[in-house]
Amino acid sequence: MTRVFSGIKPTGPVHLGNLLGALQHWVTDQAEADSVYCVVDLHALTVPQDPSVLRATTLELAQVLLAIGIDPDVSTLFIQSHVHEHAELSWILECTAAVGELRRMTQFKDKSEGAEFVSAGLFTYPALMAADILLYDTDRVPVGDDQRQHLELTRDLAIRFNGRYGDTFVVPEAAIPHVGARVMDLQHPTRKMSKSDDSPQGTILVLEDLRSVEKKLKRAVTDTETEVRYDPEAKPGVSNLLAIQAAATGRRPEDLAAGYSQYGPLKVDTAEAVCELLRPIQARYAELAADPAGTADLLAKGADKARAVAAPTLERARRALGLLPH
Ligand code: ATP
Ligand code: LTN
Repeated sequence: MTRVFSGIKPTGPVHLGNLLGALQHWVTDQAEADSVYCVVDLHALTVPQDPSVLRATTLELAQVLLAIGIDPDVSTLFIQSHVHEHAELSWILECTAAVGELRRMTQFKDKSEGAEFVSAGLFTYPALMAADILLYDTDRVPVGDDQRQHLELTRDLAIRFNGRYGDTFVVPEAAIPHVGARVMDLQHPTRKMSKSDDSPQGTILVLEDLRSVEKKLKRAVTDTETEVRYDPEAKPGVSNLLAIQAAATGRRPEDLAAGYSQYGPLKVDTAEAVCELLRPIQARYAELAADPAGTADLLAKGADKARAVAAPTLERARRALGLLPH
């Protein structure tokens, strides 16, 4: 059976980009693949975090994943730091990666530029991500478009390691959706919607009040023309709305565009489609939020299931490297 693995950072509230670009595919993948999903809290530490905020955000994120339909009886859902094999394989892969290839990572460049403090972990972050993926003999990694480069590096590291020490890791493939892979900020449609950027009017949160969701979509920046056309280069704002509506309803943005001659109705329908998508998620989240102990229990079981797969893979890598068995 195909193995799917993906991760999400507890760096802030989940937004529509996360949902349309990655999370909704996590849910559909469960039906046909052996799926492993992880809240990557160690990755969040690459930038300074307030401990009590990190704790709350991690639990909330796990509950959002359950609320969108990740079924812990079907998939493996766990917290990265609960399975120490991630940190250990990460070190091994840091020693497999070259400084030059890590320096080329655009996410590192974007996040380090202008930052007051740049941690060494922010630089070696892709080795930890590769460890996440390779520990589970992963075939397919559903992610948004921004993770393409990290996936290429993961493949390169797996191939390099296998070449040097013999077949140890499965070489994974990225699974990037055709629509919704890059949801843009509603106020700055040339930059991606992000958890940690400060753009409240441009970001739609999965747990946001639906009246506010509607307002933000109706105030989304478009352009000074009137034609509704899917052309992300020339018309980023309008194309973003079309892509959002398409990803929320399972249609094609080009087909949707043909049905509009004005921006107003496009915004109204997009707001309606997004609210339809979020309403049941919010209702389920409210139930889960009332039972944090139940969630903690599920996550502990998830970590046990994850460890059972991760430990033998790490052992294989240790032996291949010549680390003395213990
Ligand atoms: P941060 O802003 O802290 O870097 P983020 O919002 O980019 O966080 P992640 O936890 O890094 O979110 O990503 C979780 C998943 O969501 C990844 O698969 C990522 O590719 C996807 N994703 C993130 N932002 C978007 C977006 N704007 N459009 C589509 N997919 C996205
Ligand atoms: N780097 C990713 C988050 C992430 C991830 C992973 C995604 C960490 N480990 C493993 C897929 C598989 C990000 O910044 N969105």
